[in-house]
Amino acid sequence: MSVEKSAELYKEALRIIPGGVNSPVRACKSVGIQPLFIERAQGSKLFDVDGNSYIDYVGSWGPMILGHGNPFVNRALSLAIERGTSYGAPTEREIELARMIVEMVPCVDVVRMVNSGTEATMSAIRLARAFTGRDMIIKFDGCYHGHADSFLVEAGSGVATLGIAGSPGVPKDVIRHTLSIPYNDSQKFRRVMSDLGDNVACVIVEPVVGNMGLVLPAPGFLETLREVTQIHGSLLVFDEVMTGFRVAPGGAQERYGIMPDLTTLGKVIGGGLPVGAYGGRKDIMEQIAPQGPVYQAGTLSGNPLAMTAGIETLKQLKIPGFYESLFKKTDTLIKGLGEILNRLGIPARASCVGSMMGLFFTDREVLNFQDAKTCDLKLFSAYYRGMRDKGIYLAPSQFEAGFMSAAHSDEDIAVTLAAAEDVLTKIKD
Ligand code: HOZ
Repeated sequence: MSVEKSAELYKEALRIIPGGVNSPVRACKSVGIQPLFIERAQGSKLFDVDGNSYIDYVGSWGPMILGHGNPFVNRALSLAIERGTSYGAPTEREIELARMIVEMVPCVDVVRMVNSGTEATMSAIRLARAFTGRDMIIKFDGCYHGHADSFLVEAGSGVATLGIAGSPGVPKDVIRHTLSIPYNDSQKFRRVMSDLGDNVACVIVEPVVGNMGLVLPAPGFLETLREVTQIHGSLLVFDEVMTGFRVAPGGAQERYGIMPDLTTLGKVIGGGLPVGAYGGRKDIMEQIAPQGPVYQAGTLSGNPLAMTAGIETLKQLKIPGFYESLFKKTDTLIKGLGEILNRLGIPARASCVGSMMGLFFTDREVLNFQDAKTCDLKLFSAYYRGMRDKGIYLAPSQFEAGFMSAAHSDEDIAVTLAAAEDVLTKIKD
């Protein structure tokens, strides 16, 4: 497969864009290959500038739950664009999307739109700090909540992919208020909270982690977070930027039946346009300006095009059978992959929840970041490169999740499994 034009573009990009990319993982550094430059996308497929096509399991890192170029989203966007691209003033569409989110996500009484997941999480912790009058936050190793200073402590996603602990430029004074502890360790959490809980503004967690690869909550873990935060008057924030509308219509809080105080959203609610949101209990959200004193603002927040894409996307999630079909496809792919790995005797763990997927090259159960970091990264790189060569587009990092879309066909899944069988057989030999 020739990727000459991509290589040329990458060379040019390297000259004028840091690392040639606008978000680090896409540079494909950890898998020892150059990035592809994408020309267009349709349905389940991406098409690169060299004319190659790929079955896409990245889905723009989660938003494309309907697949690319969904005709309803596209039509609504074409009409919307005729009415202007940004007003910086209230619109009816903001209310419509907010209403849909309030209806679907259990803990959300009131919601504020922002432009990215990072904005959503940094605003949520400011609000939690203001509401509780406390500074300290607890997060979990390997969870990634965007790139705001307070979160770059033992973070997953790109930080884990690059193998760094945090980032220069983050003041020590800021992160001394952040404590990061192991995910899925209820006992440790209880201990830490019994020592420090009364100083903790909030505990923020990816209820199902997608940013250290896919890691599911152990039975009782989320329940413990809820119970103990309540005892200490700390807020529980579910970061559902990835899991929102992905693991259940109402996200992980619906799937696991745990009610956080606040939740952050992004990805799917923008239908492929840049959107984030944070929402939750009315008495907390009322603290946000201009209703309350906690300041947060944004020129493009509630952008009419982004709201339109979000509304049209969420509408389609309500079609009867949507989730059954999406989850079944995810399950078929992951079960098939598991069988291949088993048959070939390759130590690996393939798992899924809802429409999110993960594959770790290890024989141990992955319950936390420590476990995830023991994976065979060389094997992952070989698998990634082999799959891409066969037209299967995966996230170029062991520390990211994969995403199924409604546009993936049974044939896509069969082709993907055949490719995996081939690549893994060669790796094994
Ligand atoms: N960090 C995001 C995924 N977990 C986005 C990666 C990218 O866009 O390159």
